[in-house]
Parts: sequence; C-alpha cells; structure tokens
Amino acid sequence: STRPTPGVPGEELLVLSNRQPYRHSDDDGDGITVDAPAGGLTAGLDAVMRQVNGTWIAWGDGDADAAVVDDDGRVTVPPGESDGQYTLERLWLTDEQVDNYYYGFSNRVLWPICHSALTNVDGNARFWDHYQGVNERFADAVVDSADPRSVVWFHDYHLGLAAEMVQDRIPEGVFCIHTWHIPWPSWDVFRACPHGREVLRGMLGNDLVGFHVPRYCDNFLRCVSAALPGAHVDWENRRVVHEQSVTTVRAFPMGVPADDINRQAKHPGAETFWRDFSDTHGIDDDTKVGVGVDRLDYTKGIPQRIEALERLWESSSQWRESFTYVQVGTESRSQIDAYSQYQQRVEDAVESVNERFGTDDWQPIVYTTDYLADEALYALYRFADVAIVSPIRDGMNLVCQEYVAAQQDDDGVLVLSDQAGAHDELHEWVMSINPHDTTAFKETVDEALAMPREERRPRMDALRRHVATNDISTWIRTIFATVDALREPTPKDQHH
Ligand code: GDG
Repeated sequence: STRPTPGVPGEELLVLSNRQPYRHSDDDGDGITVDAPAGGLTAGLDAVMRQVNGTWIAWGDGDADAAVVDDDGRVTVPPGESDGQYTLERLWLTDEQVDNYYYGFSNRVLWPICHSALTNVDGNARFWDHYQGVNERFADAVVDSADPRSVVWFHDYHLGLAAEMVQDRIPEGVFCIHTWHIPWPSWDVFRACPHGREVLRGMLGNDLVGFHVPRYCDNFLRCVSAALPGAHVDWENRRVVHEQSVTTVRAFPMGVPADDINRQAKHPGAETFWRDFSDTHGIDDDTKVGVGVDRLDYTKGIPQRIEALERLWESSSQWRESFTYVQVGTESRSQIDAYSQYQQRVEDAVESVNERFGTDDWQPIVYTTDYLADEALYALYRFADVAIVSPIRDGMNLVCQEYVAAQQDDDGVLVLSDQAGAHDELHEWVMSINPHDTTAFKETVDEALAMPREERRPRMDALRRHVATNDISTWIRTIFATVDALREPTPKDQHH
C-alpha cells in the first residue's frame, strides 16, 4: 500500500478517542445533517485518516438513528467525498454510562487530579464501575477490528484502562500508543486519585505513552515507580519494564494546522467579519484589542485575567476607552456544578468591570459564549494586538499557537501563563505571567499593549517560525517515526 506520510501506518491504523470527528443528527426531523466538530486535534487526525483509510472509534454523542448506516454502527466519512475516506465507528453509550464515565470518573476525578485541582475532585463508586465498563467497550471494539499488524492509538484521559484490556484480549499483543492531552501531575498529587494504581497499570498496556512536555513524562514515571513496586523505571531511556512488557514514555508537544489557519485568517471573509464585529462593538482603528478564547473551564484562569484587566483599567487610565478585551468563552461540561458556577462567576466578573468602567462609547470587555466559526475565530486572532492566555494549569494550550499562526504582519504580542505546556516551548518570545500574581499580570499586559513595533516583530517572527515548524503534521510524523523505531526488530528479537 502507498504511504503518503512517511512513517504513518496504513489501513492498520486504529484511532480511539472519546470525541468523534463527525456528528450525525436529525434534530429537526428534516433529514440527517453532519457536522464536523472543529478543533486542532480532530482536524489533524482527520487528515491522516483520510490518507491511510484507517478506522476511528469514538463515543457516538448525538443521534444513533441518524448515524447508524450498517449493522456494525460503522459509517464512511467524510460524507459526500469520494476519495480520502475512512471508517468511523461509534459506540453508543447509555445516559448512565455518560453520567458516570464521562461526567463522572473522567471529568470529576481524572480531570481535576491531573490539573492538580484536588478540591474539585468529586468521587463516587459508580464512576469507577462505568469508567471500567466503557473502557471495556472500547477494548472490545479494538479486538473486533485489529489484526497483528495494527497500530492502535488511544487519546486522552477517558481511555486510561483500554490498552491493558486490549493486551489481555489479544494474546500475541498489538502495538498500542496513548497520547495523554492533559498534564500528568506529581506523585504527591496523583496519590489522591482513587484507583490510581489501576490507571497507571492500564497505561502500561501501551508500547508508547506520549505527553506534551518532558515534565509530565517525569511525573508519570515517578508515579509508576512509587505506586507499582513491580515496575522497573529506566530513567535514562524513559522506559518502564512491567510484567515482561516495555512502555516507552516520550514528550510530543502538540502543534496546530498553522498553514491552514494562516490562509483562513488572510481570507477576505475574515476582514469582513472583523469590520462588522468591530463596528458593532465600537472598536475603531485606534483602539487596541486583546483576545482570549477558552472553554469555560476552571483551569483556564479567566477570573484571574479579568481581575488583572480590572486593575489595569483602574491604575492606567490611558487604557480606558482605548483598549477593548474580547473574551470568547464556550460552554463546557455544564452539568457539573464546578462548571456551571464558574460560568456564572465569569459572567458576573465581566458585568461588574463593564459597569465600573464602561462609557456610552466604550465597552471594556466584549464577552460572547457563542461558538465562533473558524473564519471568525481566526479573524479575531489576526486583528487582536494582544492575546491573553492565562491558564492555572493546561496540558499544552492550542489557542496561543493558533493566535501566532493567524498573524499576518508579525505585529501581535502573546501574553502566556507559565502554567501552560506551550510555555515550555514558547517562553523565550512570549510575555510570561503567573496568573495568580495579578499585579505583575496587569503590568505585563500594560507592557504588551505599549510594546514598540521593533520589539514586537522579532518576538512574533520567532514565534511564527516555531509554530509553523512544530505544527500538527510534525506532531503526527514525530509520533509515527518513534513508533517505527520501536517496532524495528531488535537483534535479540531476531534470535526467536
Ligand atoms: C485539551 C487540553 C491541549 C474554542 N472555542 C472556539 C473554538 N475553540 C477551540 C480553539 C482550540 C480548542 O478549542 C481549545 O484547545 P485548547 O488546547 O486551548 O484547550 P482544551 O479544550 O482544554 O484542550 C489542552 C488540548 O487538549 C490538545 O491536546 O492543548 O491543554 O486541555 O482549538 O480554537 N473553535 C472555534 N470556535 C470557538 O468558539 N472555531
């Protein structure tokens, strides 16, 4: 078979994620519609899957009747295209499974643990049972589709047990990779995780485990050595030997589809969007614009950001009526109290700042909870003078990279929290902040807004090169180059 991207496996590639790349629905009874949830990861993997005709297995969030096209619940995607297609298989979950596996163990236990937010951990025995049960469903689906040449690629914290379950079901073994998209915390935090040992053992069912940055690899290895006495950690090679199998742990810092973002941001439609948007919100050519784009998640540091901005407008009157901050806050996991309370907290903070400083002609913070079309999002990035990305903890953070990729004239400035994985990569050229230190934070925003062009350009130029070179395709290529190297038979294997 042809291999369009060197190192990427062919049809034998199986991808598993909680989130599906396409959603079928028949919401209004007018026939089946398909939408492709946007986002760097799904877009990047979708492109790979089209090249190799692989199989993608995901939770079929949405309308089962609309999406089941054959007895196996499989469908060929993307719809309406004749080449570059692949198989999408959906697993339909009951409400009880969704409540306990997704809203339960995944998002009330693992998410807060991995973001070191222990006060947000909310355990319940049923969570674990369903987390195991859904992981078993994914493992069974792998067994149905896999052959000995398969490469099985798991994504994220929802599927922490599946690799071990797959290996138990396939005696001759199959090559498994797991990329974990959120941080891995220190042992001192992870030891608070109910069933943490089982999660670690589950992850060791993989041949290769990837995190965004080396810090998380080290944390994971420390947790393995502290929690699993039978595991041997080879620190030099970042490898674990456990029950006769070897797991290699590596950092693969994820990137964004930089060329594509740049092209869309350049599109005339982006200018039209920006003209309308800035007119609507009284933003004229002399107004400086700041932007932030986040899921409404307590890890994203939005209230801290608003507080820093409030203190900026309070102490530096020159930014009143001359600097507008645009916050896109998309709804997320609202069924969880910590999330609905957070949404309210953000809304209240925006309102109070706008009441305090707003005038007839100027709204300090423009806040929208609408999910923006890509083109609108990239226009916002392109025309914003400053992006403010201030998470309390963030595995990587793609928004800051998208902002960089959308720049056309190297004029923007990136203010970035030192708690984002992306900061490990980009720190030389960004304006670093500690999101909790609102005094230094507001001073940094002040500096970013006032930064002379000759200082902005070399920083953004370096950022753009980095983000273009380390884009989503580099991420995927690097992972598969590592897979290839690990699958090379070693001299020892050849004796058998
Ligand atoms: C997890 C980890 C890691 C948001 N609102 C809109 C919109 N978005 C898109 C952004 C970006 C994505 O959502 C958010 O990605 P982040 O990386 O910033 O954050 P998480 O959602 O928390 O992602 C994170 C990531 O996984 C990948 O491994 O970097 O650390 O937490 O792509 O653009 N897109 C559009 N309209 C919106 O309104 N079109």
